[in-house]
Amino acid sequence: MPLPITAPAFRQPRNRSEANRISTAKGLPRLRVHLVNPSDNSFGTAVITPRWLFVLAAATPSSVGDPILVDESLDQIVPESIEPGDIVGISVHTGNALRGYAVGRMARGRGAWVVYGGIHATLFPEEAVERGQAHAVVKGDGDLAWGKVVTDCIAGKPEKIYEGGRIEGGEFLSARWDLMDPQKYMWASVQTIRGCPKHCSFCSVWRTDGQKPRQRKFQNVVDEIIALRRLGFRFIALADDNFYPVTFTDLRLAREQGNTAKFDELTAIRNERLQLMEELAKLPKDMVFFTQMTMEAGEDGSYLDAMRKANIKGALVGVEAVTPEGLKAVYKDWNYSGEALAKQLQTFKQHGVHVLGSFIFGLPTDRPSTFDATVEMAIKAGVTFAQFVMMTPFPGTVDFVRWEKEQAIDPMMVAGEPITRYWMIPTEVRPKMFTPHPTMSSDEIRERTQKVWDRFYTWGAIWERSACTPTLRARLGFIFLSKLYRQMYAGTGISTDSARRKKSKRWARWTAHMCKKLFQARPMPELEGPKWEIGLPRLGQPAFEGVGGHEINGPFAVLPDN
Ligand code: B12
Ligand code: SF4
Repeated sequence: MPLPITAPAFRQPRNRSEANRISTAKGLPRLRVHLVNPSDNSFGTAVITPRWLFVLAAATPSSVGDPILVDESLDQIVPESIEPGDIVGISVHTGNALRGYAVGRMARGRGAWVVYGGIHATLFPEEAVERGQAHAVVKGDGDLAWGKVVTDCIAGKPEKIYEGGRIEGGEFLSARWDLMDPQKYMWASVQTIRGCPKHCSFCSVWRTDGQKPRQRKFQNVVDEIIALRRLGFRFIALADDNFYPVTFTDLRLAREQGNTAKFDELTAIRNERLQLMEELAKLPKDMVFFTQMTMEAGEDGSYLDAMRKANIKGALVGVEAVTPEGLKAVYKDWNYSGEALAKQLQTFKQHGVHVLGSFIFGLPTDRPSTFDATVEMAIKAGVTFAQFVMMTPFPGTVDFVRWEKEQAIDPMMVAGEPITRYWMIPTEVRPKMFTPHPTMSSDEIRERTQKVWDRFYTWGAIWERSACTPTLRARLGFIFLSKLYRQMYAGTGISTDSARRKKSKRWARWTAHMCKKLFQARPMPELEGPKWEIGLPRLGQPAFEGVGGHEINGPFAVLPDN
């Protein structure tokens, strides 16, 4: 349902007492906090829970009650659910910024306080104010900042910008899974670590989340997972930037430099990872975890073995390119190429960890022959799943900065927007690729990428790969998941022709429905968790009860000026 972007006629009260008078007179309910995960594509079911939604729910002061959670990848927001004086928190990454701004404008039009957060808002807070009519923007982590924002909105004095910063791993909040509808998701997501020490040119993680790994207390991670298993989730994505934050090279360099403090720090991080995995290994055997990490882990058999024992059955590994030139172009020349690459990825499988290989097409070094060479390498290296993405200059990356500089002199415009703000271009006219390639057209790259997907995900190839599963049910799950993965990408990304997109959306819906059934497990409400020696914040316990003793129980606080 399209959103009304214009505001309904509503006279805004000027202050808190007027608001209270009006609300009492009208018998309006007290203010509510809404958290919205924007999306243009609603499938009714989603593959992975958007973790931020449930973390910010935990950060919401208990005095305002439980927030209303809206995940638009399930169903679109109903504008009428927003009342004047409500607080609406919206998360935007670059891909959903346009939709997020439309939701924000609608909410502001209905007299709500509008607050943005997430990676895109962190990088472009002014844009969220101008295009999304934000009252406030939180830059960085929301765990601690959100409570203050809510209290400030209620007091009628939100600041324009809140510096959420990069909080320590021990401060990360556990998610409010009690507010989730378990029927709607296939996989839940739990974060164990944030930040990545690398600096790949196409990635913004090291810039926004920092290069210092911030590790959560493993006890909190385990408690959350137990809560999820009780609800019937046995598939869990570990939503980490890099699950292998300390490599042998890092340790060797620290030792060679005689940097004992660094060496000890790195060793402690590594040991805590191993400790976490030891605890995961004690959980019910039907649990399946999946994470993301660099291929360097192939050097460390004991780490991979610990992963297998912990039921971390797979990892997304950024292969990116299969040639040394390609890797150099993305500042990832520490990755392997050629035969060494195939061997490195096979090592994962030998240790019982499946690889979802992630490859990028459209690098300046790519040639027509690169496409076949890449899919052949993916097959040779024995990756269980693969994704083939087209080069996209995401804000906050080295690639983006370079491109923005190139475009500064004579910027290309599409639908009245400079191409370097491509996320503001309506999707129907938004180009599929942004940075020109030295030898191939965008269409050629897109078509060749599409063929690579088709080749990797033929029924025959999937059937062959599915032989790695232990039971017929698991094999069926594998086949459905492979098809779902392929269809979801074709529907929202590389496919330009709308008939194909429509068909693939229908397919994705049906496959998602089938997958959900296969992923569901019997809830285990009786499951006992470990008794930790140290006192830790309980799951779902709000971290923040209000700032400066504000009374936030009244039926209405101060309403925002439109
Ligand atoms: C796990 C993950 C995935 C998973 C799961 C996604 C999901 N459903 O949750 C999968 C593998 C499916 C995935 C897919 C993709 N991802 Co991804 N993903 C991540 C990852 C590693 C962690 C996200 C996470 O759950 N973090 C944990 C939560 C708690 O943290 P958070 O979301 O940052 O939220 C905190 C703050 O940002 C803030 N906050 C967030 N929202 C709000 C809102 C308000 C109101 C406030 C106050 C605060 C606030 O508070 C939160 C708590 O501190 C991030 C990397 C990262 N470090 O963010 C990339 C990341 C978000 N993904 C990225 C990308 C590019 C993608 C893909 C496009 C990849 C691709 N080429 O296909 C797809 C797009 C999927 C989609 N349509 O959304 C980019 C986004 C870049 C950008 N500028 O937008 C990131 C940053 C990684 C990167 N390499 O740069 N992803
Ligand atoms: S792409 Fe992966 S390895 Fe490279 S900086 Fe980003 S998170 Fe780290």
